Amino acid sequence: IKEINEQATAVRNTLTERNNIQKIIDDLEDINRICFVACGTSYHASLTGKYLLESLAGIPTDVILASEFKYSTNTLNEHTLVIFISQSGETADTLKALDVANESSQTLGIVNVAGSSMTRRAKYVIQTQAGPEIGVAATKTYLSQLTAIYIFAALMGKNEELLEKLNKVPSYIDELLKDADVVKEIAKIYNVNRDGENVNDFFFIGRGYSYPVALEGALKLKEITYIHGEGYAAGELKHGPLALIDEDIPVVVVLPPGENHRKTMSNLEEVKSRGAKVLAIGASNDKDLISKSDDVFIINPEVDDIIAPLVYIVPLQLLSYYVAIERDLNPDQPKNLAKCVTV
Ligand code: F1P
Repeated sequence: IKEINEQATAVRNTLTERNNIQKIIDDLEDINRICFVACGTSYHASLTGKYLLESLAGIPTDVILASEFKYSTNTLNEHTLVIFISQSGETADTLKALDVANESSQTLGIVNVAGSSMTRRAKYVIQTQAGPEIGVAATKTYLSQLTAIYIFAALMGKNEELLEKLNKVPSYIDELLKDADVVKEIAKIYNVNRDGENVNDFFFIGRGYSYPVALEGALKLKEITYIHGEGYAAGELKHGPLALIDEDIPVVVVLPPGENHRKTMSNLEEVKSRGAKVLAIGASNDKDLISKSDDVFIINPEVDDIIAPLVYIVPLQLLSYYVAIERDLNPDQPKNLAKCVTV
């Protein structure tokens, strides 16, 4: 919880990297493709990076799981920038992929631990400024990775407006954290089903920029509560998984205002009509969302769709934290998960 509460500071400190990031961009030569490589939470930050870079800078961008990197046909060349994201800078799969990419491409590591292997092996390095992270499940390093990626994409796309918006994110997070007790109460409700038995499955859905948020919310739940959390693209539910939705499955809907709102609302209505209990994360003036969900965590003040991943993830982290507490689990020491996976 300490690390969740330090997230505004992690973002604020990482925003100071802007000039260093600009220098890296000025030094890059003829990039026509970007490829992110990462594991776990860092992979989810990478997915957001793909949306940002393609829409803001128009650069085709792939995202590859580090553990799958060796199975993909290596089509990298000197015009490819391969971006490695890792909080520890020591994850074995990510480092192996970095060594391969270094042979053909320009490489950039976005890494939190100073002096780690990645900082020594990548050609360029962006140091995120989250400070030491002791908790095994990544929280504040995720937000600082996202911050670095947002700055990188905004500078690549010369988007001053987004850079301005980023400066407001720390205050949004601090504001939201004042309502942590609301999530604590929500966690008590969603921990059990209508018969008072422990819930075994959750769905998290989102669309566009909110899709990686849904994936990360589900991963946090799996990591620290051992509940099956399924993160899904809202528009993909109709291709099968809707069959799993019933009154015993809570569905967390990540629904900021913006152009995707109407479509995700219809997904919310679909799961509701199958009896699911719906917890929505949304804006205070979103009357439709508030009236159609069972519970809503309100993000106030309202934030744009594009900035939403930096804010909407926080209640999901808190949800997992408080569900773990409800179940008498230690959220800092999840079983079978190491802070750094070096094999
Ligand atoms: C990747 C990661 C983390 C996860 C856990 C195990 O680490 O999957 O996202 O929370 O700590 O490792 P990293 O490459 O970002 O250090």
